[in-house]
Amino acid sequence: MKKKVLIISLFAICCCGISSVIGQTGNLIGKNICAFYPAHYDAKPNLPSFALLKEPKTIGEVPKNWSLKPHFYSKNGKTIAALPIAKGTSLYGTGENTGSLIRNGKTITLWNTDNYKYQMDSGKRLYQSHPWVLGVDRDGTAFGVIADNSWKQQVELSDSIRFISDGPAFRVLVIQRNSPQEVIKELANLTGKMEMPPLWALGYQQSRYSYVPDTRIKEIADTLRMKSLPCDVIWMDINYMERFKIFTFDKINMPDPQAVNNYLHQKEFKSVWMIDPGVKVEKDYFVYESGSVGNHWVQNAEHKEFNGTVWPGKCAFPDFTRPETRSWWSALYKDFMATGIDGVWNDMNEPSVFDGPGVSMPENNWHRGGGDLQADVHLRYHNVYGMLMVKASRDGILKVNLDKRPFILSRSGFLGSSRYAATWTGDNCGTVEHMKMSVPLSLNLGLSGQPFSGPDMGGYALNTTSDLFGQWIAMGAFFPFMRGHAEKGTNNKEPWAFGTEIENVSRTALNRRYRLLPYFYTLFYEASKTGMPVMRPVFFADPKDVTLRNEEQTFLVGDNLLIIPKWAVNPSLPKGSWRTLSITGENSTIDKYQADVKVKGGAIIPMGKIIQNTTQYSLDSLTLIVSLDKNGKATGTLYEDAGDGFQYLKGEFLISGFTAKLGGSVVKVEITVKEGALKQGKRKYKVIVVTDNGSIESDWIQKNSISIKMP
Ligand code: MIG
Repeated sequence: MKKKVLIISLFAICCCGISSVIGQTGNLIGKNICAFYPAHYDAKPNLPSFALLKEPKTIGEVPKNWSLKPHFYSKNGKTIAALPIAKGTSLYGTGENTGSLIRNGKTITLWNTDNYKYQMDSGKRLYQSHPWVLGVDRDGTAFGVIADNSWKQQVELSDSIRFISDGPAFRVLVIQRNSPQEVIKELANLTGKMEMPPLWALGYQQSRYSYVPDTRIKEIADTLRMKSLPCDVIWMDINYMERFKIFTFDKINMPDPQAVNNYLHQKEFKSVWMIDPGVKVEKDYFVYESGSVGNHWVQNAEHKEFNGTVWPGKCAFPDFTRPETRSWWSALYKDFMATGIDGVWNDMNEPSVFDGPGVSMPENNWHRGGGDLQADVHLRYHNVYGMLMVKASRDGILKVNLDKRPFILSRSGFLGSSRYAATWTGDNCGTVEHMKMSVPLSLNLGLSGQPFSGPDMGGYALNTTSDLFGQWIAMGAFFPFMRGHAEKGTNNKEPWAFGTEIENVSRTALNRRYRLLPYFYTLFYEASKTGMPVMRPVFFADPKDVTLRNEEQTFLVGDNLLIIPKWAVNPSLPKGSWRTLSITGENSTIDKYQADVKVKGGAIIPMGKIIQNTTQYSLDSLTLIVSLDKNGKATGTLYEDAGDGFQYLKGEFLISGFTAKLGGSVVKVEITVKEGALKQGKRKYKVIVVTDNGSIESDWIQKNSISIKMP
């Protein structure tokens, strides 16, 4: 039974429009987590929640000293929840949006939008919606707020946090914790975690709109291998389809997809292929025919099939709120994946409709729902259209590739959609401004429950200069998702397309990433377990240090690597000892492009070999980078498993712990197995102790205890 306490209920008329205050009730749903409801809360137009994994259970009353309570009111036809915040509070989250890392002073529209070049509304709305704000108080303690509804809304961040919704009154969840990290973990407990991706998805990925005909794909793959530019994935954009009809292959551009996939596999590449939601209205086209027979289309306000224009011309759109539609959609992947496709790219799923209002569907379009979802207007379901789509895509792929981890990249998303798909930040530009902006974009996605993201590296729209590409790939090597992509009609943007210098810059950047894969993979494991982002804001190093709160040029990978792009000007860096690391022999202190990578004092970073793709990934010779803290100690962790499949869920993984300790002039490093049943093969280690004046290196040693003498 919910125990609700009516706190206030009064009506008021304000000078700028009719404003009525709604009462509020609340209860405790977890340790220092409360749910607040507007009086007369109507669950029907709001639940089930799309963000939350399950309905929260009441475990008690709102604690007496609880300060963060929303005020609910309505004004000018909008329903509003407002939470006053203390002066000096730094605000983050709100998902994917342009502008600074820190969100104070911003108003953000949550209405998933195909926002080419981030131009519409000055980028205040992009492809995804996260009704979520992270607050960090002056003293480093933190809180988080979820506005638990999917309706079109705005988040206004000024002297208070205001969620202003076009839908009916909604509930608000508030988390209070001692640090922003703890808040993020709690967000993940509530909204779910990313599952372990296949290892290959952490490698470099090469894309363009589009690599056609099929001979061009082979050319790209061969060139990458010939030039020893490490890469794992080649991407197939819409031109492989026959007249942009999804689940078809063009006879001229792509006569034999199976052969293309075989070729790529033989060269140790994976392939990812695009599928959009729009289905061409065409007689005898099997997707349109079967979709019509199943009555699967979103309807217009008159409850007739809605049609709008996308790439194929006139299209119908699957109504993913219907369980039958999701099953039908899942099943379409069977024959498609059977051609040897490894991953799926779901684009245009805001959904994008070229001739619709705001490049989407009319708000009064009709979704029929089913199961526990109510029938309702598009205004309610727009923001979760893409999330429901990728959920169905994922189910379909899992059914046909039983022993493989699905990889889906989705352009649109909602709070919690990292449960189903990774994401990229859409159609950015090949400009310095957009390169710089990609840092706070991915950081805030990480602070909004999406650890797996990255931009179109090099920039999608416009021609990219060689200098920009060099800067971007040098930095992009440290993003969770690393893919080069480019728009049709722009210059070639493969790593070799800018001449020898940038090709060499690219090779070094890629080698750096591939050597760091053991560290990255361990961080992805952490993200899958706790929800902690892979790429983290610098203020995570010390949430009490207010000078770090808006540092958005540099970033952390995990807790232990600090990335300082070459273009960064006077960044605010965390205190303590951070020592420059040479990963492949490069000297980033004098290099024009390679980002400075610093290891935290107290950390041990596991590093692998330079490989050309993750099929070659092996931990038989592992380098341990040791950076001692002021007490002469350091620790580190390594997670490993088969890199794909689900055996890791049955214990087939291994977590190793590393410790280092300085005694006299000897650093002793110990390696221990901490968890897991995976059998570890023979393994030799090389220890490199990084100090303030250079580094000291051991030989390759096949022992679990290694001593190294300091000069
Ligand atoms: O209207 O499939 O964001 O990455 O290359 C453009 C073509 C459609 C938009 C995606 C972009 C992709 C492009 N798509």
